[in-house]
Formats: sequence, structure tokens, C-alpha cells
Amino acid sequence: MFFQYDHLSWSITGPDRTVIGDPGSEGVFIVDGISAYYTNHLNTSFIDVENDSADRIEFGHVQDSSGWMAGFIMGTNQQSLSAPGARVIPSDPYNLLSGWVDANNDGYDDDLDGDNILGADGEDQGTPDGMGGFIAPFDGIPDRPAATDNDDLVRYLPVFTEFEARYNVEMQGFELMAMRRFQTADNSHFEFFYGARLLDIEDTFQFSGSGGVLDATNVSTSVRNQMVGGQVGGRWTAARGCFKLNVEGRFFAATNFQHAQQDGYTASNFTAGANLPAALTPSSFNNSVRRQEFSPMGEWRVDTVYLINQYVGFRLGYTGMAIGGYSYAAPKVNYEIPSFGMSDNGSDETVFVNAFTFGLEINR
Ligand SMILES: [Ca+2]
Ligand SMILES: [Ca+2]
Ligand SMILES: [Ca+2]
Ligand SMILES: [Ca+2]
Repeated sequence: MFFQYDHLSWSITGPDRTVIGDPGSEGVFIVDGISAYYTNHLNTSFIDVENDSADRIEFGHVQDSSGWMAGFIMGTNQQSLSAPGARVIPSDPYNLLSGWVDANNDGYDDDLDGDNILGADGEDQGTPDGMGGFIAPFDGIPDRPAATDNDDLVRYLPVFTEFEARYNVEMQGFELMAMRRFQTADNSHFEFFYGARLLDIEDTFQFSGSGGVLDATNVSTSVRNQMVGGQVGGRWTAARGCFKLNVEGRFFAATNFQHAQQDGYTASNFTAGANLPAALTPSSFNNSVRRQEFSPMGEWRVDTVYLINQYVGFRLGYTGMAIGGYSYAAPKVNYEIPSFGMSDNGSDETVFVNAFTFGLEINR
């Protein structure tokens, strides 16, 4: 019988950097009467390789050089970004950010193109002459209804006064394998194992923004990578005195059942008014996509064990993993108001996991 526990300080490689916002919608905005070129402020580079914690338990039984082993792994890795004053410019195919301007505060839409049609407020025909006609000059007060003048629209620039983004990876795994042990020398042996493995990694990218025209916007996109398949592996163990060395490799060929989900809301605090977008309304939405990808995985481990007696040892080691066919959430976000959406970007990526491990083992 054996039981071993390892604590992992692990990292996972993040997705390629993408802009938070739609690069194609950057451009000229008129802010307080001045037109200037505005770009998105932020990108996903806050997702880098950082260590977080995980736990792994393995146990099994070997008798007459054959047996079985089972293992569980679970861990999280979380990173975040907090930014005051973040411009996040979404694509806006329905012109929801467009609106009239009343910069001179006279209660009428300003006539930006100077054709005497005041946005949605009608036409200025001149100054009333008191006899039902009009004389010069134009007084800026509309005199009769007119078709709305879209030339007087401006695109309002969304700037969140507070913005937070979060990247979260949650890993859970289970493996069950049959085992054969071969003595290779007096103080070393080799074990061969084969069986099944399930590795479930949920990759989440979430952000929320408050303030500005899109005040109270929150979008959460997550991809569940459920990898199920067969696994083979081998472990070579050598002992000298109270020290033991394990060198181990596993190969896992899986189908990754990817399930991407997105939900959120945009501009939930929006109420119409002067100097604001004209057609914007609070919105909420959800989207989901499923797909499958072949996911090969390799795992390599080196552990040194210091035996304090016949049964118990302390473990110290390194574990690396390469996982193919992995799907990231962050590159999928389609920054489009009002209901966002997902592309299939970043759905067949290779990620690397690196972990330093320490723990203990019990053999009886
Ligand atoms: Ca006005
Ligand atoms: Ca006009
Ligand atoms: Ca007038
Ligand atoms: Ca016009």
C-alpha cells in the first residue's frame, strides 16, 4: 500500500496578448467639442506566468509486482488587473454610442453641421417676424419639425472610471491506472502503468467596469476543457540509504470536450438624457459554444524522497506538463455592444504547466 501527498506551487502559460476592446473601433471621438483620436487602454498582458497553489494525492496497492494506483489533483491560479480610468472601446454596429449634443445647454440639440436642422429637434427657419414669417438671423430656436439630422450625431467615448479584470484557472483531475513493477537492480525498479485519465481545466476571463456611458458593465467568459482519454506511463525508482529518486513520465491522449460560456450585462445603470447616447439601453446576454479538439498531453516528474523511517518519507520535486488542444477564454471575447459574443480564437493551443512540489509519502 502506498499513499503520497504533494503540495504544488504551479504556473500555467497564459494566452497570447489581446486588446481589451475592439481595435477596429478606435478612432476619432468628439469629447467636449474637441475631436481627437482615441485608442483602447488595456490588454491582457496582466496574464503572465505566476505561481499559485495546487494539491495532489496518489495512492495505490502493489503486490507480487502488479497493482493499481489512483490520483487526484486540484488547484487554482488567479491573476487580476485593476485600472482607474480605462477606455474600452467596443465595436458598435447598431450605433448605440451615438447621440446628440447640447453643449450650449439651450435644451435643443446642437446643429453641428450648420444646416439649421437641430439634430432631432427640428429646423430653425430664422427669427419670427411676428406675422407668421421669418427674418434673419437664425436664432437657434427650431420653428418647425424636420427629419432628424444624423450629421449632428457624435459617438460618445466609453471610459470606465473603475475597471477590474480577472483571469482564473481551475484544475481538477483524476487518474486510475494498472501497474506492473520490474526489479532492475538490487536498489532500483521500474514501474509501467496504463489506464484512464480525466483532466478538467476551467479557464475564465471576467471583467467589470463602472462609470462612464457604459456604467455597470460586466462580462464573464469561461471555457471548460474536459479532457478524457487513455494514459500510459513509466517510473524509475532508485534508492540509496535514506534517499530515493523517482523519475517519471506519462503520456495522455485525450479528447478535449470544450464548452465555452459567456454571460454578462452592459450599461445596466444607463438612463437616457441630454449629452448621452440616444439609443443605448441596459442589456444582458448569454452565449455558449461547444467544440471538440484532440488533446495530447505529456507529463514529466522528478522527485527526491528523504525517508525518515521504513514507512514515511518527505518528498521534494518538480512536475512539468505540456497540454495540447487547450482552449483559452480571453482571446474569444468579441467586444461588441450590446451583447458581446465569442469567436473561436485560442481554441487549439499548447499550454505548459510547471510546478515545484513538496509533500510526504507513506508506504506499508
Ligand atoms: Ca443646444
Ligand atoms: Ca444639423
Ligand atoms: Ca428660429
Ligand atoms: Ca445635416
